[in-house]
Amino acid sequence: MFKNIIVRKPGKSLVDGIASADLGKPDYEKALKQHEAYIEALKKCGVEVTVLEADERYPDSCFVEDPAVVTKKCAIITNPGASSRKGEQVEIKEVLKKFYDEKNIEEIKNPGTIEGGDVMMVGDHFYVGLSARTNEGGARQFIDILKKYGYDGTMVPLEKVLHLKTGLAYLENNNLLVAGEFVDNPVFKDFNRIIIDENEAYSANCIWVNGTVIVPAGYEKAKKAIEELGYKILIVDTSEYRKVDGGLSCLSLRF
Ligand code: CIR
Repeated sequence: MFKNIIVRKPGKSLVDGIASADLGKPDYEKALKQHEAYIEALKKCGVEVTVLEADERYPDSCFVEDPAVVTKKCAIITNPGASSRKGEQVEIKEVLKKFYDEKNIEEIKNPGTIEGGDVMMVGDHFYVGLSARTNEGGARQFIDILKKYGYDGTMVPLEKVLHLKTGLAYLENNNLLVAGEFVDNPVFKDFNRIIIDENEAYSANCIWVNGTVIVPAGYEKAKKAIEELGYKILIVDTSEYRKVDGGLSCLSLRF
């Protein structure tokens, strides 16, 4: 169960966030409203939500999942691979000092890079995507830190998507949403895999919060499949975040 969730409001500079798809620029006012609805949904899941003020210096800083990975026993400050995101980790570290003893705050160092979107937690085991943002050195440092705390990790090379969790979401109880390049990956064969339709691939990025699954608006097949697993569902529109490759998991740190 999660007790705490940290989010950061989007800044006006969100329009300059890194974007790989040609979906246009996010509408800032709409993004703010969607962010408020996201916070409301999280609160319904019985967590304490800490809302950080926008940081205009970093266009992608509302995607707080990337500069840190938070676990029950430690927080690992990452080292973002994207140059415009370098520095976000310094800010999030200060915030995490309120939640963790400093001795349990670890850091990934150069030349290792890793972003939290590449990390999927499944109990005490962490899957770490090797992507354009996360290199092998970063993943190795990350797994070595996990081992100190009794956790372990597996590296998963990615070919097409931005982050590991762009195409995967663990919903607890062995249920795993899988899309695109992960569908046939033997690493995930022992999960109860719920295959997300190619034309709904974005909806593979859902989040489980204390028994409820938050699903992006507009993906009916995914919603139905998750409902059939017996979860309570909350829908949040993330259309403006999608324009800069962001989704539900990217917008929070859950611990
Ligand atoms: C970026 O490219 O870094 C942002 N525009 C999107 C980050 C999405 N984060 C995530 O998947 N964890």
